[in-house]
Amino acid sequence: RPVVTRPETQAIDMNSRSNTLADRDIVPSEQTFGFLGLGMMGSTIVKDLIYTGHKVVVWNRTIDKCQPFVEAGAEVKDTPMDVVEAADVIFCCVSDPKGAKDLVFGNCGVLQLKDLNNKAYVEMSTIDPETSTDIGEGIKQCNGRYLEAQIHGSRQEAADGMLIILAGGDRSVFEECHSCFKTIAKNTFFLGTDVGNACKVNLILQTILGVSLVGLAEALALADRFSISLNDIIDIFDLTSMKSPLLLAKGKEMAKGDFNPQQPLSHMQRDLRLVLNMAENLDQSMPVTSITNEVFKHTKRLGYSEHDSSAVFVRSRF
Ligand code: NA7
Repeated sequence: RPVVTRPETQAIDMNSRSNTLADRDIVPSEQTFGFLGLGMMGSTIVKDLIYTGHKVVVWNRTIDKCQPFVEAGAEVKDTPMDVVEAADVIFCCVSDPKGAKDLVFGNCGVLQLKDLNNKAYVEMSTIDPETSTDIGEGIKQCNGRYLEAQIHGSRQEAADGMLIILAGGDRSVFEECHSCFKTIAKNTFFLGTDVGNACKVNLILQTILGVSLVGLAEALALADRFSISLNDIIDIFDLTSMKSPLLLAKGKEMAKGDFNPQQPLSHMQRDLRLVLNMAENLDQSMPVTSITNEVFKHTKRLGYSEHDSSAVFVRSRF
């Protein structure tokens, strides 16, 4: 069993800029945007929103992470409820469905305000359709408007403003977020007013990703057993019609053993778990996804939760 060290947490660099932002001709909305959750994704997004001139109010459970944003001009609040009071549109971007629900229904959460006065709540955390429906209903019952805006892409794609946004719910909120979405995404889709659809599409895309990564890891591990150079395999793969930018990048990471988290392995496994729960409710058989989930779960147990999903290669080599 290899000695596992935690990947280094990279401090947010407030001075680095996405090359694409200057070309996008972004006219910032005059509304005030609240942001709950300054993890790797959240902080990257907020940095770009501030850079493109948006007025931002932030909160994070670990308060220290707010400091660089204060210096960059954002206002910090003590609770999610305080952010909602101060903002017109509130984004949430936390780890999982439980965290997303806590911020809405929990102590000092969004709904403690009782009357949201037509404010908009935008859920960016990766969640399942049921959680999104519950959050949406809670927000609407308190006179708020709800949009699920699932973000598809890696941390680097977030930093480059190259995410894909899959949105569903209140169309007016979608339009009010236009300048924010234009800042962080290369494409934005409105998938209809039915809450839950965008979550389903996001999780379906994650299924393709998870299964592909395990296939890639197993194939490269077999090459390694034959002492065939992984770089040679990747070079040849690059010439085939199977190549994809993502699989090439992940293959190179596997060959180098560089698992700096672009999409943490724990997030990949969380997504597969959500997919399998969805499938369970429909009696939909997903044997390959089930095994893929087991492979990621085992890799987590080996200590690779916080590494990139490509660390699944380590398990395949045993
Ligand atoms: P990170 O970097 O792991 O950050 C997770 C964030 O979620 C971070 O701000 C956490 O606060 C916050 N968090 C987690 N659980 C909770 C609860 N229960 N209450 C409040 N805040 C919480 O993830 P990413 O930024 O890469 O990804 C975020 C989402 O975007 C995720 O759903 C992706 O799929 C898409 P902390 O700093 O630990 O106090």
